[in-house]
Amino acid sequence: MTDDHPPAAGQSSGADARPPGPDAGVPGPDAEAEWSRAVKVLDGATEICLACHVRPDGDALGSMLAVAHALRARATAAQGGTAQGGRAQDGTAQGSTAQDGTTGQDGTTGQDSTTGQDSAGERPAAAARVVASFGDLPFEIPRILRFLPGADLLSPPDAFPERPQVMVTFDAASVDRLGILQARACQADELIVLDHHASNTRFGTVNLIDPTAAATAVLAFDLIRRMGVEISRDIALGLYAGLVTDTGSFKYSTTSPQVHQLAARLLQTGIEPGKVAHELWDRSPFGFLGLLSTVLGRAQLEPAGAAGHGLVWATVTRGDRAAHGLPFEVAESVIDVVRRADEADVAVVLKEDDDGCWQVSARSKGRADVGRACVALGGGGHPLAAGFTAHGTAAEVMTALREQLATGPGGPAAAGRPGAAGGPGAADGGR
Ligand SMILES: [Mn+2]
Repeated sequence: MTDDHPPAAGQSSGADARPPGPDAGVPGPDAEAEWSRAVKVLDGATEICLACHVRPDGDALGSMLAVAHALRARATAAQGGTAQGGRAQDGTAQGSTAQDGTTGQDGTTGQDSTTGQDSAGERPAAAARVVASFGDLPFEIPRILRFLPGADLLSPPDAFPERPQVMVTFDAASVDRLGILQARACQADELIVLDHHASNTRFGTVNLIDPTAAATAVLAFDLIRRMGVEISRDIALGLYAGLVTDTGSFKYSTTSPQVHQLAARLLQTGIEPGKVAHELWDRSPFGFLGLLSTVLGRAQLEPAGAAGHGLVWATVTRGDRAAHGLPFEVAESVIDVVRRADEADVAVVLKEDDDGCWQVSARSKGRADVGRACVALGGGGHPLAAGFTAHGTAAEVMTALREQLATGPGGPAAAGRPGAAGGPGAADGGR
């Protein structure tokens, strides 16, 4: 799926050490205060604008749609419609825990959320108007995400007010990741940033950032619970899509007991995991087979690359796609094949987009820190999964990347790391 920098994707946890600093995100003494502020801001809003990062992946779009469904359910309830949170189909009155199968202590674990959601009933739910979008033009929902319910909740980015009263961003590590909605974010009176990228620049007025979260969907779940909205099937589907996307179907090292507990909680709503997996991972146009053949046939192995840990890389050009009539997004899954090469710790795929820019995906099996290298090149991500955008020839891009990968921590890339205060990060929206 889309842009790879699924920060979390594949990343580990252990070695890549979360920056424990003061701006390390939600966990910490200020976390509760930030969550409370977020809920308060949402409660008081009459219009709430949601935006996820450009070329959304399952986590970005799934998390946003889940929150959009939740806000709509809450608005319906506020207008005297069905029970809050329910939204007709899953009906029930909300606020009181138990009803969503899991009886309160639903798995989601230690990350707070769980408990407090009962206060919701007494809170005056706002009947806020909701606008949800992402900053791509043309505005197109990625094909593999069209199975997610809620297309009717989405609008093209120009439907966004120039100056949103309240705006919430999903899975965007820096404001430029919002594409043409970046200016709106800068104008917003309140900007709630929901994200799990370690490289997040904390560009909101309320920053709900937890680099230890496996997906933004984990944080979206928390937010929805805190709003007191019951987890409906539609909400669960969006969150589940985010969870499986960013954990690589529960393969990556971010797959914690909490992740499985949340998955269990979501499955209790009746969503079908097999169907989700099929939509996300198991289908392509026939032409994809031909594309793979061409692209993999050109893959290069550099055993001495990445400081001796081995580098394998491939390119997917516009021409390759055109030859098989394929859109850009089909190139996203190529990295998952290229990374299989045992001889290389680092796998890289350069994907040429329709504008002729290279969207570069990088993965590490644990020895190299591709996040550091990609941040140095203007992108972002995590130690084991990252990306950046580049111009020039593929050879030039690889030369720059090789240089970053050739050294360990403290090498040239270190100079480009974002500072604690939220440095430059993804200058050109790469990751
Ligand atoms: Mn994510």
